[in-house]
Amino acid sequence: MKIGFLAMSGIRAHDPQLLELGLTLPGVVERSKVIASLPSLGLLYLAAVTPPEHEVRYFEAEADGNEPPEAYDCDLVAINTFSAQAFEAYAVADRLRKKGIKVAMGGLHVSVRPEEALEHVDYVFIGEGEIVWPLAVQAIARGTTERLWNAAQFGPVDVSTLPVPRYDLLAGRPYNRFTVQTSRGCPWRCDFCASTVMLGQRYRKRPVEHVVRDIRAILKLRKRPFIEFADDNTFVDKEWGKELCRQLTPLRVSWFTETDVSVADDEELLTLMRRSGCRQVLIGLESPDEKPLNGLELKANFKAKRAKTCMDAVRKIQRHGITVNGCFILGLDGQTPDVFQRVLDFAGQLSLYDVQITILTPFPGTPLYDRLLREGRILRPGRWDLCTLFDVNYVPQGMTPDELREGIYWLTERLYSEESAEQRRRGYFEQLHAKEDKPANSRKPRSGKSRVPRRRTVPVVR
Ligand code: B12
Repeated sequence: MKIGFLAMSGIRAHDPQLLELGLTLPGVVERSKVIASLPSLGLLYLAAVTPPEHEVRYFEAEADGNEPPEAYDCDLVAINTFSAQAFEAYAVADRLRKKGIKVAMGGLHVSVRPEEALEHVDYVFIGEGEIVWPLAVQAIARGTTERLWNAAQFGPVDVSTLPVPRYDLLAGRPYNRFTVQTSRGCPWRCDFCASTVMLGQRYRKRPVEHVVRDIRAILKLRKRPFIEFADDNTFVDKEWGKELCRQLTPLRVSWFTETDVSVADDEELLTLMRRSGCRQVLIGLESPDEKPLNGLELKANFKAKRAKTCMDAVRKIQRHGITVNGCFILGLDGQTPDVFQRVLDFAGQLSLYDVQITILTPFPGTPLYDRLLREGRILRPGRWDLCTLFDVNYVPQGMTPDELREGIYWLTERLYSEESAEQRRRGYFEQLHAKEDKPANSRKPRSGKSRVPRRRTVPVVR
């Protein structure tokens, strides 16, 4: 069979005012282009485990969700789904099937709403694909009538057996950023988190040598690639993390990852991270005040427990020359309309190099979604296209939906203004040069000249 792997690319948001305000700012558009062109790691893994007798191709849907003509040249097209583009993916599937092409669909969204996807596609996959996909491909080639494939029935994916994703299929495309996974899952269970729902609550680390092997494969395509680790929480195991950094260092790549504030507990780790090319860590700080954090992480109340020390943690990380992209969720239970000013002040106090603000989003399959549905607080149930992190689709506890919307417009304008961004970045450079025993803001930058890049900061949508 000719098998096409179709990734839905681009970022999504609907609120016209926010689009106008935030997402069209010059810096934002620039960053959007960068991340929107990230390839789909999940599909590259599936291509790698596809039995070799089948021909495989990788392509991407346009930003408007339309499939490229090459898709019509395949016998079977595999599509991955996020909730925000589920309807677009179904529309693509409907068009392909009208032309007699078989369609398989998997990924985060259909894993939690398989019955919905069965209306549009031939084969639906629940869960991680690496074990189930090659078996299904053989069955499909033999004309199976089985339409629903649940990965759980075939055992968990042992991440130490993962092959090199088929990065080679990207050759000739203009990617400069590549995703690599070092681990899957997260030991924490935040009630809003949509990714751990599927990749499993068990935290699994890959052998460091395999991560290096994958990056070497990327280095064959690009001399100086930027690596985005597509992890949920990279440095849970500090000793393993140090070994990862040691082995990354000779590769001389720049990298970015998502982690939690506990990286700041280990100075040696931070030193090794910086030395190995870490440019930025994205950390979910979620709220400037402790009350809304209470109960947010369901296993150990991790976020609330760490609230008091998070300011020190961010400063410690940034002093190592690793920028922090601090993420805040707006509209959490316990937040009132003063949260917008609080986030603005807090981001300034922390001198966060980058800040991401998103709206609390009830993704299907999350404890948050089930709770809000039970409480009658979802405004438009089933409107998955609103699962963008920028659109309000629920009734917040401490404000009205309009106050939340207005608040995010207000905050976007201020947080991403050139002045505010410059101030934060100047603070970052001050921290970088500050001595450990002095508070960061008590020192002047080393040179009179500002080394702050003159561009707006960018809200990263991940
Ligand atoms: C990299 C990334 C992106 C890249 C995606 C590149 C791409 N083309 O895929 C970019 C930057 C473009 C992006 C954009 C968005 N993202 Co994003 N992103 C991620 C991130 C950080 C990693 C995803 C990843 O690579 N995972 C690793 C791979 C191996 O896993 P996987 O893709 O799930 O694939 C496995 C299985 O799902 C399954 N599978 C997947 N597809 C298929 C298909 C078949 C046929 C089969 C058999 C199996 C199968 O098998 C794979 C291997 O095991 C996650 C967070 C996270 N840590 O997961 C958020 C995440 C996926 N993003 C999210 C969101 C909300 C978005 C946006 C809507 C943001 C926005 N406003 O625009 C957009 C949507 C883009 C779109 N076009 O739909 C949410 C999605 C939640 C949800 N339920 O939908 C996540 C979970 C983050 C979060 N905040 O919660 N994102």
